[in-house]
Amino acid sequence: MTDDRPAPADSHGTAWWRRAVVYQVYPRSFADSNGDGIGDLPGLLSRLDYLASLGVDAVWVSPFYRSPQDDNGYDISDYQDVDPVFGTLADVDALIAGLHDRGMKLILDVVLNHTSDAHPWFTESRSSKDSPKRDWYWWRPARDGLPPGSPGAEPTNWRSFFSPSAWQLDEATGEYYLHLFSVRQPDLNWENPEVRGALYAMLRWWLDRGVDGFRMDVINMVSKRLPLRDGPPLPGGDGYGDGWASFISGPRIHEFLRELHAEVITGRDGTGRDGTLLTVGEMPGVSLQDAAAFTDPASAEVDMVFQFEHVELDRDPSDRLAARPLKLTSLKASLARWQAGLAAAGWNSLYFGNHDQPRAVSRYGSADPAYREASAKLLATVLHLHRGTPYVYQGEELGMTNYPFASADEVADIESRHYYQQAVSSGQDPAQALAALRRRSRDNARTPMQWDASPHAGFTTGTPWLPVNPNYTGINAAAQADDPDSVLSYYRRLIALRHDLPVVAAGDFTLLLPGDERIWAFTRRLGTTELLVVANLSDGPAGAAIPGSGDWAAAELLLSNYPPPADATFVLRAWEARVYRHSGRAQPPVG
Ligand code: TEU
Ligand code: CA
Repeated sequence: MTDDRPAPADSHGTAWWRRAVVYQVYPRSFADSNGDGIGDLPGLLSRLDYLASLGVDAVWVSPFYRSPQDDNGYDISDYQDVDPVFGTLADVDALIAGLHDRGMKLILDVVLNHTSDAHPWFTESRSSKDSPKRDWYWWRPARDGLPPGSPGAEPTNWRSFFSPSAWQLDEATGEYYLHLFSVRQPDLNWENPEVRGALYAMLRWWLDRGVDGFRMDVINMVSKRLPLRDGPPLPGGDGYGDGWASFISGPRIHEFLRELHAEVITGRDGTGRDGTLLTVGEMPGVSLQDAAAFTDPASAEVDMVFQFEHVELDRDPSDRLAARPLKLTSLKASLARWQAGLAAAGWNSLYFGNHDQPRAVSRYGSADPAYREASAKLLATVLHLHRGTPYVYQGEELGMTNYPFASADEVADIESRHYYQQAVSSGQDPAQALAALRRRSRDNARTPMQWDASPHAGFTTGTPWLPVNPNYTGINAAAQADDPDSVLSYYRRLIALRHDLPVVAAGDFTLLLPGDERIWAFTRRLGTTELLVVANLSDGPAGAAIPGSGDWAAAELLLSNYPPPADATFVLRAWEARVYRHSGRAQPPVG
């Protein structure tokens, strides 16, 4: 018996997103229709056939709402309208229809932790201490005994992600407001039920319009621990402290997410476990234990979370953009730990890249350009063969790389600019700070999508808002579309494999060779079907001591990024990845 039958109905249900692959579009950088150099919704609409040909099930689109664009749209001034730079509500309707016609779903990116300072809610809130919306945001007087605006007078010592202090003094009333991100992104006060009610109504309005789910920005930061208190001083933090314990997965977070689910999702999500909607919570700093609770279907909070453990392993905790060496053993162990922790209940999302992370192939792949394609395919194989829902970030399916920034002036991202200014003003060598940007800046992921070899990679007829990576003449979608050996064609096969084989979506996961610094190997099992995934993350040949290897070498080779091996050994070529299948096993293999 093979596993061509439907997945067994188990505690994980049969919701579509358990067999799905989601594609992320960063609209500013995807396709520009009108030559202003900024990607837009009509541009995205013109590329839907490309997404359909990849075979993805859903498209998550980063924010396109009205916004001053201080953080490229993650600062929203009207949740129920489209920024003119991206298009109109009619374009969103066309996007919903165009995706649905092609069998794909639309996942909106909603920012519920903060708004723009230009949102009318905030304008009203800041207008006076008596405003009926005063309590919609976090207002606090200066620290006891200190005049507002004097050094150290901020209500707590928290450092913000995008500026020194998380508090901004508002001269009009002499009080400070909280902003965990930029000064233009004030935090909403979720303790106030009117705030939550307004946000839920807005989400329902989008569901009525036909969207199929939500990616919720930093959603585990909405419950703050009261009273707001100083955090432990940060090393080299100029007096700033780490407020993390006051706002990551705070005391009411499960209550708030259950309430959101009950008010927004319940009753619209098909019947029972066969959900038609998808919710994914972006959760920096989330623990495995909390993630299991957030995603257990029994608690009805969110379907899955984006956790950060594996993308923090190569980051120096005291210096957000500085590097620390990454060991393959740590990366494998981290992903395996999450596989095990979410095996019984809950669900994983799987990603190496997004609009906040450097390009996956530049970060985890070979430094040798000769192995760029092989390593892009290898990383995809390893990620997509884990249990969970894989996310593909635009251009990842082409093997797009980091940008060779020659100067800090080429960087537009608010986080990168802040980092660079801080580093240089605190005495760091500018060359070292620039090296950190080249490695880590979010703009590595935000350079325009490389469509073809024409000027500006076919992204725009004007001047792109961020420069196109000079490697676009070689790395682009047109060059890969009809080449069976391209990274793009490989992604199509990988996505089809998940749709065809229930074991890819739902099988159990067992890590092999956890101590090996070059080989990433694991098995997956569902019923009588077993898969072996084995990959060599090094620039030379490497042998893999696979348990029961003789047996596996005789198994069916389902997928590989190299021509089939000449012999039945597990000596893998540089950046080679293989997926084998055994069907009809009566017994678990030894090992
Ligand atoms: O990101 C949340 C977040 O924690 C980021 O600060 C991320 O860790 C960092 O950028 C990595 O270098 C979300 C959005 O994805 C991001 O684009 C927004 O800037 C941020 O929230 C604020 O809305
Ligand atoms: Ca445009």
